[in-house]
Amino acid sequence: MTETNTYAGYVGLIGRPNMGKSTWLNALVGERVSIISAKPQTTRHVVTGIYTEDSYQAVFVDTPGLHINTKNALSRMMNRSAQQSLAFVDVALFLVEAGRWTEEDDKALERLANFDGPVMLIINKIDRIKNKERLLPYIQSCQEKYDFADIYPVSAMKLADQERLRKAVLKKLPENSFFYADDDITTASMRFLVAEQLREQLFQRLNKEIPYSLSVACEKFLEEPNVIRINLVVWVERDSQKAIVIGKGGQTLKLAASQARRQAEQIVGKKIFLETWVRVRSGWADDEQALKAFGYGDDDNSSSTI
Ligand SMILES: Nc1nc2c(ncn2[C@@H]2O[C@H](COP(=O)(O)OP(=O)(O)OP(=O)(O)O)[C@@H](O)[C@H]2O)c(=O)[nH]1
Ligand SMILES: [Mg+2]
Repeated sequence: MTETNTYAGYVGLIGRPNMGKSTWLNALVGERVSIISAKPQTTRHVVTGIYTEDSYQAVFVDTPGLHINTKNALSRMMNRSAQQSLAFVDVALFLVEAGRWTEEDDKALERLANFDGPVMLIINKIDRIKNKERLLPYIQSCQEKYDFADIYPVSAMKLADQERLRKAVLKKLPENSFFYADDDITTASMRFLVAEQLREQLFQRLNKEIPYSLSVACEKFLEEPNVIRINLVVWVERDSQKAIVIGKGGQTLKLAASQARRQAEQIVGKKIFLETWVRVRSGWADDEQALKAFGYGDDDNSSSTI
């Protein structure tokens, strides 16, 4: 009888905000575990997505994009948890936007200064580059920045690129026993995932400073045989923001909540009865105690696997 070897490891997604890290985490895992928006600084927690195929298991680790402007406690916590998550990563995916390399990219790359595993450069959003001839000199300039193990020009929207990158990542995993069951998709708790669905909807629907002034906390999660009863509280910093989040006739919150509920039902595979409130707490993003209560900066979002 021959023994089959198994390969398993942690794969970190690193890069400045808005590069498509969360989009890629979801694409590589094939599930909606990390939230996405067109606005920078969407991801606030380290979120894992687990992919298992045959004798391979990759635990993808999404990180908040590096914040250069670390003016409040939330930004500092986000940078810290992104940096800490790198300590146990076996392979790193460093994401940039095709055709652009900014000072912020340099700063994000500095995070990998003490990392000695392979770093794959993901040149994302190539669908936006009309003149493909521009790519070659761009790739050459990237090679001067770091000794990347491989360079992948890709689009997260293209299925063939998703499959190609997934295969390449699996091949880089070290020989290890699996860390999780082969049907686990994340270490995040259902409470966290449900709250994040509402934050995603509000992030996508609201403008200016409001997405950055709000946080969503799960205050009740009661599982009954046929339904899960969930209460979510949206925290904002001012009364004027509360009015905008609720919207005319309650429409903004109502539409965001019903879309969030549908997404959450898909993730948990069960009917959800969702109630939402908006509350004001001035300065929560710079208040370490409030941040702890909202689940930032600790392992609160990783209590169980689903
Ligand atoms: N055209 C195009 N858009 C993409 C691609 N990948 C991601 N996007 C878009 O880029 C935006 C940012 O994506 P996210 O996945 O939220 O980016 P992120 O790096 O996780 O950002 P932070 O969480 O803020 O650090 C979203 O609007 C995505 O739909 C791609 O390959 N092509
Ligand atoms: Mg993200």
